[in-house]
Amino acid sequence: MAYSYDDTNVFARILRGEIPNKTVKETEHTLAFHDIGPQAPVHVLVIPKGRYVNFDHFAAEAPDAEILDFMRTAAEVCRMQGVAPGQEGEGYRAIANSGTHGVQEVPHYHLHILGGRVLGRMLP
Ligand code: DGP
Repeated sequence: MAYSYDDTNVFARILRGEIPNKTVKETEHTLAFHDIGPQAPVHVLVIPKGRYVNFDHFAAEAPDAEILDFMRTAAEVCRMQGVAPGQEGEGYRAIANSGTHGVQEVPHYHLHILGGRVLGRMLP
Protein backbone atom coordinates (compact mmCIF):
# COMPACT_ATOMS: atom_id res chain seq x y z
CA MET A 1 0.00 0.00 0.00
CA ALA A 2 1.37 3.41 -0.96
CA TYR A 3 0.43 6.04 1.62
CA SER A 4 0.37 9.75 1.02
CA TYR A 5 1.22 11.83 4.08
CA ASP A 6 -0.62 15.11 4.74
CA ASP A 7 1.91 17.60 6.13
CA THR A 8 -0.90 19.87 7.37
CA ASN A 9 -2.18 17.37 9.98
CA VAL A 10 -2.14 18.56 13.58
CA PHE A 11 0.61 16.21 14.76
CA ALA A 12 2.87 17.33 11.92
CA ARG A 13 2.25 20.87 13.12
CA ILE A 14 3.09 19.87 16.70
CA LEU A 15 6.33 18.27 15.48
CA ARG A 16 7.24 21.47 13.62
CA GLY A 17 6.61 23.47 16.81
CA GLU A 18 3.67 25.36 15.29
CA ILE A 19 1.27 24.11 17.98
CA PRO A 20 2.29 23.75 21.65
CA ASN A 21 2.06 20.43 23.44
CA LYS A 22 2.55 19.10 26.95
CA THR A 23 5.52 16.81 26.35
CA VAL A 24 5.93 13.71 28.49
CA LYS A 25 9.04 12.38 26.76
CA GLU A 26 11.01 13.13 23.61
CA THR A 27 13.70 11.02 21.96
CA GLU A 28 15.52 11.13 18.62
CA HIS A 29 12.64 9.41 16.80
CA THR A 30 9.61 9.70 19.08
CA LEU A 31 7.47 12.28 20.88
CA ALA A 32 4.97 11.57 23.68
CA PHE A 33 2.54 14.24 24.89
CA HIS A 34 -0.74 14.59 26.75
CA ASP A 35 -3.93 14.27 24.69
CA ILE A 36 -5.82 17.56 24.43
CA GLY A 37 -9.09 15.88 25.47
CA PRO A 38 -8.14 13.17 27.95
CA GLN A 39 -10.51 10.19 28.11
CA ALA A 40 -8.93 8.83 31.31
CA PRO A 41 -6.75 10.19 34.14
CA VAL A 42 -3.73 9.16 32.06
CA HIS A 43 -4.09 9.80 28.32
CA VAL A 44 -0.81 10.19 26.48
CA LEU A 45 -0.23 10.07 22.73
CA VAL A 46 3.01 8.55 21.45
CA ILE A 47 3.98 9.46 17.88
CA PRO A 48 6.96 8.76 15.65
CA LYS A 49 8.69 11.85 14.32
CA GLY A 50 8.71 10.31 10.86
CA ARG A 51 5.98 10.85 8.29
CA TYR A 52 3.81 7.75 8.77
CA VAL A 53 0.07 7.79 8.24
CA ASN A 54 -0.98 4.82 10.38
CA PHE A 55 0.16 1.63 12.08
CA ASP A 56 0.34 -0.28 8.80
CA HIS A 57 2.51 2.39 7.20
CA PHE A 58 4.81 2.66 10.23
CA ALA A 59 5.24 -1.11 10.65
CA ALA A 60 5.93 -1.62 6.95
CA GLU A 61 8.24 1.29 6.19
CA ALA A 62 9.90 2.67 9.32
CA PRO A 63 13.53 1.68 9.86
CA ASP A 64 14.08 -0.82 12.70
CA ALA A 65 15.74 1.84 14.86
CA GLU A 66 12.64 4.05 14.71
CA ILE A 67 10.30 1.17 15.57
CA LEU A 68 12.48 0.07 18.48
CA ASP A 69 12.74 3.62 19.78
CA PHE A 70 8.97 4.04 19.49
CA MET A 71 8.18 0.83 21.39
CA ARG A 72 10.71 1.49 24.13
CA THR A 73 9.55 5.08 24.52
CA ALA A 74 5.89 4.01 24.77
CA ALA A 75 6.75 1.49 27.49
CA GLU A 76 8.85 4.08 29.32
CA VAL A 77 5.98 6.59 29.17
CA CYS A 78 3.70 4.01 30.85
CA ARG A 79 6.24 3.59 33.63
CA MET A 80 6.67 7.37 33.94
CA GLN A 81 2.90 7.75 34.31
CA GLY A 82 2.86 5.03 36.97
CA VAL A 83 0.46 2.78 35.07
CA ALA A 84 2.73 -0.08 34.03
CA PRO A 85 1.61 -3.47 35.36
CA GLY A 86 2.96 -3.87 38.88
CA GLN A 87 2.88 -0.13 39.50
CA GLU A 88 0.23 1.64 41.53
CA GLY A 89 -1.71 2.44 38.33
CA GLU A 90 -2.30 -1.28 37.71
CA GLY A 91 -2.10 -1.31 33.93
CA TYR A 92 -3.27 0.55 30.87
CA ARG A 93 -4.65 0.21 27.37
CA ALA A 94 -2.62 1.03 24.24
CA ILE A 95 -4.73 1.77 21.17
CA ALA A 96 -3.85 2.67 17.58
CA ASN A 97 -7.00 3.77 15.78
CA SER A 98 -6.44 3.09 12.10
CA GLY A 99 -8.41 4.08 9.03
CA THR A 100 -12.07 4.91 8.65
CA HIS A 101 -13.53 1.98 10.56
CA GLY A 102 -10.92 2.51 13.27
CA VAL A 103 -12.14 6.12 13.51
CA GLN A 104 -8.67 7.58 13.11
CA GLU A 105 -9.00 11.37 13.06
CA VAL A 106 -5.39 12.50 12.82
CA PRO A 107 -3.57 10.95 9.84
CA HIS A 108 -0.20 10.65 11.57
CA TYR A 109 0.42 7.30 13.29
CA HIS A 110 -0.09 7.51 17.05
CA LEU A 111 -0.58 5.24 20.03
CA HIS A 112 -3.05 6.24 22.74
CA ILE A 113 -1.93 5.22 26.25
CA LEU A 114 -4.96 5.22 28.55
CA GLY A 115 -4.95 4.40 32.24
CA GLY A 116 -5.43 5.61 35.78
CA ARG A 117 -8.85 3.98 36.17
CA VAL A 118 -10.51 0.71 35.31
CA LEU A 119 -11.33 1.00 31.61
CA GLY A 120 -14.53 -0.42 30.15
CA ARG A 121 -14.46 -3.73 28.36
CA MET A 122 -13.97 -3.02 24.64
CA LEU A 123 -14.63 -6.37 23.04
CA PRO A 124 -17.81 -8.46 23.35
P1 DGP B 1 -7.58 9.51 16.76
O1 DGP B 1 -6.95 10.06 15.48
O2 DGP B 1 -9.05 9.33 16.64
O3 DGP B 1 -6.92 8.22 17.23
O4 DGP B 1 -7.38 10.57 17.91
C1 DGP B 1 -6.61 11.74 17.80
C2 DGP B 1 -6.39 12.33 19.18
O5 DGP B 1 -5.61 13.49 19.02
C3 DGP B 1 -7.64 12.71 19.94
O6 DGP B 1 -7.73 11.93 21.15
C4 DGP B 1 -7.44 14.19 20.29
C5 DGP B 1 -5.98 14.41 20.03
N1 DGP B 1 -5.67 15.74 19.53
C6 DGP B 1 -6.19 16.36 18.44
N2 DGP B 1 -5.67 17.58 18.27
C7 DGP B 1 -4.74 17.72 19.27
C8 DGP B 1 -3.85 18.78 19.63
O7 DGP B 1 -3.76 19.83 19.00
N3 DGP B 1 -3.07 18.57 20.72
C9 DGP B 1 -3.12 17.41 21.45
N4 DGP B 1 -2.30 17.30 22.50
N5 DGP B 1 -3.94 16.40 21.13
C10 DGP B 1 -4.74 16.56 20.05
